[in-house]
Amino acid sequence: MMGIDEKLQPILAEVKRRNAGEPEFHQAVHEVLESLGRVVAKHPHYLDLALIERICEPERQIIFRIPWVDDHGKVQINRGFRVQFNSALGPYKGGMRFHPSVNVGIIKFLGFEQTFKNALTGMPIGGGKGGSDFDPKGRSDGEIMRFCQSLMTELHRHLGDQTDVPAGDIGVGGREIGYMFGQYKRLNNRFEAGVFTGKALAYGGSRARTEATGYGNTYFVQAMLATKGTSYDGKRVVVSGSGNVAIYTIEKVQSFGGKVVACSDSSGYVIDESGIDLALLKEVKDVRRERISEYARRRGADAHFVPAEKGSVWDVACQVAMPSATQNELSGKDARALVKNGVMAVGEGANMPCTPEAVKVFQDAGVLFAPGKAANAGGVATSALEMQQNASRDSWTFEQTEARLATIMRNIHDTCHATAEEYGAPGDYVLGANIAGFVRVAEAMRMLGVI
Ligand code: NDP
Ligand code: 2IT
Repeated sequence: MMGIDEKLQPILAEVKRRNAGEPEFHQAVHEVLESLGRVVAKHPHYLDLALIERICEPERQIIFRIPWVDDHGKVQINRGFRVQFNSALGPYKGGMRFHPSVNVGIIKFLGFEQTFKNALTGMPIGGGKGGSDFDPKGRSDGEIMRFCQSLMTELHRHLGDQTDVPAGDIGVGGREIGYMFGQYKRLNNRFEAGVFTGKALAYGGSRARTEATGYGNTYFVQAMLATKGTSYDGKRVVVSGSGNVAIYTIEKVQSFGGKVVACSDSSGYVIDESGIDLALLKEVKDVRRERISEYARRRGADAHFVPAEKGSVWDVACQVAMPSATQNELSGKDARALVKNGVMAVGEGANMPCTPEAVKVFQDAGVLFAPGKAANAGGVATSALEMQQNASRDSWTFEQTEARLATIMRNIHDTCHATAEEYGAPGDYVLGANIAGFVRVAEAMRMLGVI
């Protein structure tokens, strides 16, 4: 990698000192600062007003206790988080993650990435992220509801449709959003539709929001492939994960003629040479909430399951890889295996799924590489479209909403591409995304004064 400009090194050192023991946050800041050397060389005024230091420091961090009663009458305690990272461009906006690995450093890295991602969409949204170390696996509907209600009993006072607007992420889908929004509505005695996105259509959701992140990543990679005069048609594709982002990535890639031959969850992966059966995958993962091995069992001879201890989904040969599970799921070793097997494009559906070493392997090998803050921005962009519909008490068709999403993804692609060229690194979408996102936030912050 390029390394960090010496003028910016003290900033990273201070971030590490102030946020000790938060490796994911350090990693995310490191990657952005690596790109900013070229910005301050061209525009030294960005070093003034402590703009970069301020962008690395969250505006507000809320940490709270979440007590709830399980189905056996036992009191359980979890920890809740909301990091309100940056509101220069609009109300804080970003998802809630429920996963046992959640801690303040992970939420901070996600909020930091979200700030630049949201800027890249061109929509009026700031950056934030939240969640809990609650593990939803194996919990009943009643337990999920009581947990969501307890979480919102604290969080509601920090939210608002002009203040902070959460949505889903890992472990948080339509069911959880319904319970959180319901409790918010009760506590505030206000039907404030625009305070949450990812809502069901029945109470103010947007068409195409469920599909938006996976579809958006597919559009972004399509635009990258087009710069090389090629498309998905006939290509082998591997998608990791089997949750919201993975499922709708698979759906859209298949509609463009790509053949998705593998997907995964934390227990392992399935390989299906005749192409993933999307209806069966949705039934197993979305409806029944079962493990991915169940897909292979029900699919029969066509598919087989490989447990996580026996190998990685990235061992499966493909031309396009779309990591859509979680951070640091694709290592340098995985990247070398993919390059050896002929991968030509990688689109990050998840946030920071590729380790820094993996990104370097791809870029050195000339693989088209789309960083998550650009490639997976379709989800939050469509959340902003949901906010627009809520504000105007309107509801758009699927076609209209998807057309807006497609245009936004095309614009993000073209902005990243053009910015990389402008800063002397043609084809480097990481640099393009970091610089374009940073400049939008920094310009607004400069105009707003030292606040
Ligand atoms: P879901 O909860 O719907 O699905 C997550 C998937 O990733 C599951 O298959 C899960 O497997 C797998 N996974 C999670 N943690 C791990 C882990 N530690 N190791 C291996 N596999 C894991 O979440 P989403 O699809 O919504 O989110 C996936 C990624 O996309 C996340 O990085 C999220 O931040 C990002 N993202 C999501 C957006 C959205 O709109 N939902 C928008 C932009 C980015 P298992 O069931 O076994 O845990
Ligand atoms: O990481 C993300 O962009 C999301 N989880 C979606 C955020 C949102 O507010 O829709």
